Amino acid sequence: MPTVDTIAAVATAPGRGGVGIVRVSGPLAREIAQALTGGKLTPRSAVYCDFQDADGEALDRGIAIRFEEPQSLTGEDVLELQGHGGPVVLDMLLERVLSLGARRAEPGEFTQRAFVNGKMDLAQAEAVLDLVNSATRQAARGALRSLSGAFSKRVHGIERELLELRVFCEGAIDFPDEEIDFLSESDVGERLEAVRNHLSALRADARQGALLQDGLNVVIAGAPNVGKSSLLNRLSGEDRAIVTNVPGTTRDTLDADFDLDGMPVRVVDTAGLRETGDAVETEGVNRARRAMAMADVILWVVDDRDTSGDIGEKPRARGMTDATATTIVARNKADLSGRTTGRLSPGVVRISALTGDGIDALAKEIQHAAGYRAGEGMFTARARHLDALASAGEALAAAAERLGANQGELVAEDLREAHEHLGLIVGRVSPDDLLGEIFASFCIGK
Ligand SMILES: Nc1nc2c(ncn2[C@@H]2O[C@H](COP(=O)(O)OP(=O)(O)OP(=O)(O)O)[C@@H](O)[C@H]2O)c(=O)[nH]1
Ligand SMILES: [Mg+2]
Repeated sequence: MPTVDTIAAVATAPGRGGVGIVRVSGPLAREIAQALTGGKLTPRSAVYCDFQDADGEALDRGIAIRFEEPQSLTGEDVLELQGHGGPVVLDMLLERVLSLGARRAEPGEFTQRAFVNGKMDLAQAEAVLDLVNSATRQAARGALRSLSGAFSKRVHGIERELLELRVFCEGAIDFPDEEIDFLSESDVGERLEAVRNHLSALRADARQGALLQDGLNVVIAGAPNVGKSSLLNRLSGEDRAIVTNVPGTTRDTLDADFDLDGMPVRVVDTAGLRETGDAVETEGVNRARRAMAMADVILWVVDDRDTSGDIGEKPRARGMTDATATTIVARNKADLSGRTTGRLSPGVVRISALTGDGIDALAKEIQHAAGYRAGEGMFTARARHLDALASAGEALAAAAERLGANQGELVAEDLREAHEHLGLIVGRVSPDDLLGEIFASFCIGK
C-alpha cells in the first residue's frame, strides 16, 4: 500500500478564465474520480460529465480525465477536472475534492512528486518553473529544451566519462604495486583533459543559459541632465520616464524591461548624481548609488559636449561609486556635438538618445559586456547549476595537478568530488533543504 497522501489544487491561474482546472494526485485519485463523476473513468480518456457534490447535485459540468500511475505527470494516479474558470466554482470543486480525503498541495508539490518518482530530474523540474516564468521567447524555448533534458543530457555525458575514469583510478589504487605504472603509462591524463574540456564547454553554455533565464540588470547613471531618462525611454521603446531640461528631474529609481536579442534586460534609470541640499533629491542620489551597487552593467552617461578632462572616466575611477560592475560609457547628445555615433573603443559608445543614433551599437556593447551570444540550441540554467559546475571544475583541476604529482589516491578522491557536484545539478544527491527551497519557489498547482 502506498503511504503517500493525495494532494489537490487549482492548477490554473487565479481569477476568472474560460477554463479552470483542479488537479489531484495520489492514491485516492481514482476513488475521488468515481465519487465526483458517479462512474468509472477509463484512464486517459476525456469524459464530459457533471462534477457532483455529496448529495449528487452538480457543482459544475466539464471534462474529467484520469491518468494511472506511473503514466502520469507525477507518476501517481492523477485526476484532472476541467471546469469553468470562476474562482467560486473552482473553490467549491476543490473543497469537494478535499472532503473526499485529499489535502491542499503545497507550492510545487506536483512537480516535486514527479521528481521523487523519477519522472524528471531536478534540472528538468526547475525548468518547469523557468518555462512558466520566462520573459522572452528565447528564454521560453531554452527552458523547454532544459525541460526536455538537453542540459541534463550534457551533465550525464560528463558524468559517464568521469565514472569511467574513477573506475580506472580506483582500480589502480587497489593494486598499489602497479599504481605508478597504471597512472603514468595509461592515457588517464588525456582522458582527464578531455573531461575538463567538455566541462568548460558546458559551463560556457550554462552561463549563456543563466543569462537567458535571469536576464541582465543594467543601471543608467551619471550627472543630472545628461539624458539618462531619455536613454531609458529609448532602450525600452516606451515613454516610461519623465524627461525635462531641468537638472534633477528624476528622483526615484525607475525600471523597464526589454528584450535584447532574446536576453531579458531590466534597465534602471536613476537620479543624476550630485551634491544637493534638497532632501528628496539626496534620497534619490542614495538610491542611485544602491542601484549601481547591484548592477550587472552600468551605463555611465555623459554629455558628449563636455570638455572637462575626466569626462570619459568611469564612475568608479572618479570615486563616485564602489560598484564593480562592468561599465559602459555612453557619450550622449551626439546630435548637439555633431560628431559621429557608434562604438569608439571597448566600452565607449557615442549616441544620441534623442535621435536614436548609435543605440544599436550601445545594445551590442551591452550584450558584449554580459558575454551574451544569441544562438540556436540554448538551454536555460540557474546560478545553482553554475556553482555546481564551477566546483566540479575546481575538483578536476585539483585532480589534474595531483595526477602530475602521481598521487593516485587523491586523484580518485578529486574525481569523486567532481562527480558529486554534477550530481547536485540533476538531483541525484540533494540535501532536503535544497529541494525544499527549489520547490517552494513554484506556484500552487504546479
Ligand atoms: N539634443 C539632445 N537632447 C537630449 C538628448 N538626450 C537628452 N536630451 C535632452 O536633455 C534634457 C535632459 O534629459 P533627461 O533624459 O531628462 O536627462 P536625465 O539625465 O534623466 O536628467 P536628470 O533626471 O535630471 O538627472 C532633456 O531636455 C532632453 O530632451 C540627446 O541625445 N540629444
Ligand atoms: Mg532623469
